[in-house]
Amino acid sequence: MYFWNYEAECMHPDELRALRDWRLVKTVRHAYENVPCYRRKFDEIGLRPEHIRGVADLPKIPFTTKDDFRENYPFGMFAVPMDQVVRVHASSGTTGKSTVVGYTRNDIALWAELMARTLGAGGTTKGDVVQNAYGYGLFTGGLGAHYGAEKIGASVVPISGGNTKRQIQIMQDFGSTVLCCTPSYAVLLGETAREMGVDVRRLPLRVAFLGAEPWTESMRREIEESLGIDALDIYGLSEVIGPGVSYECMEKAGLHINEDHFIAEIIDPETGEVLPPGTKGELVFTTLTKEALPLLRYRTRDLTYLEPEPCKCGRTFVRMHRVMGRTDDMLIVRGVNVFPSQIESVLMEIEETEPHYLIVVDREKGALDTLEVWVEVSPQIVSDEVRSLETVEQKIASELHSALGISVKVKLVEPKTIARSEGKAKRVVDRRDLYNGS
Ligand code: DLL
Repeated sequence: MYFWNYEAECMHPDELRALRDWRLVKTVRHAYENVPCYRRKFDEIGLRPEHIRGVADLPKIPFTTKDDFRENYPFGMFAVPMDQVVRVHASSGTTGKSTVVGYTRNDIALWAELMARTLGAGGTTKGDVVQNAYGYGLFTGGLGAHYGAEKIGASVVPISGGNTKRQIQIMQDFGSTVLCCTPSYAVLLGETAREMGVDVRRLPLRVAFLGAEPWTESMRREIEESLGIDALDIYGLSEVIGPGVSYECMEKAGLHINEDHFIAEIIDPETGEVLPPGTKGELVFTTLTKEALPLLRYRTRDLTYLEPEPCKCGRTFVRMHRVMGRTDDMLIVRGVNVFPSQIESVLMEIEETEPHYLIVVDREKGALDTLEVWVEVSPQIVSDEVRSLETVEQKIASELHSALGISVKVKLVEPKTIARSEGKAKRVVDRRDLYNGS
């Protein structure tokens, strides 16, 4: 039998409502009493925790953003002392400081449960061999999927990302039945297998749980066809818990949100006003049970809409449409979140360059994303024979690599060659077109 928590995932809407009301009251009290940032936000507008009596009162609460994490770096958003924190992960911040998240032992158990639901919705059982090619480390993908698969009792192969030919070899030798990775990596695995003369469609692989970056229905078709599997979309973000926030079932008709642990709202990104179901806007999350890092109305910057109609699968949790865009300029390159402002702050520290740059992101068919940064060099450098351009290029590439965690190709260009703009500078050219066709 595959993992399916009927009691939770198919809970009657009335029961769910009552549970969420009660859990929200508790979370608000916990956040207010233990996180100075929340207390300050409440106090500033004269809001008291006791004014929040249930989900209907949610719009009274101020939003939380990535800036709050930056201002309280590294552990200031935590609501428990560090001796109760058993794990820390991190994701990109908009500039030098990353967004740091923490988990208590109960939070880790919850995360495993939510990832077990996610993998269970695609039919994962303890008989499966799960090839987990999400990166292990500060990124939440690797350990998140790992704990979920272990909770189910499947055999986990913690291969992490990269080493693509070896992935294919292991897939053959170990008879992997479940794959966890980013959708672009699934495409690359398919291409590489073909180059190696391996027909994955003849292997036992059955289903893949793909997320951490935007993808399209046409990518789904391509992956399903080339690997001979079902490809399911899974969504999450570190601040909320990591992967396990929402997940597709075999209906492939939107992602069920784990509503017994998270409240999702859709807001107008300009006005902050809550929008009715079915209207596209920015997704906002409130956590209901997290201990180390309770989140109140966290703005994800992801654009989507909610689909309240019941799903054919029987789960009562509301579904979100696949992510349709971002309200900010965050890029996801090879599964890694990159803010142009991170690149800019690295370039500003380098004396040989001018403050004019262009970020070019591309994806060749069946290959990983490329991130290229074009930078204008200062006029002195062009005439300076001592410092070779190549050395400067290498220096910038290595600084960017250490700031972003992924390799970057740097191309130095002559002064005044990057187009100047009269309004908002266009700093990014993304040729991948990832939110199209969604
Ligand atoms: O990407 C967590 C995750 C790991 C999700 C593995 C799924 C699988 P962060 O690194 O904090 O967390 O990045 C969160 O990634 O706000 C979205 O913009 C984007 N994202 C995550 N999943 C999807 C998806 C992980 N299925 C940010 N579709 C989010 C589109 C996604 N975008």
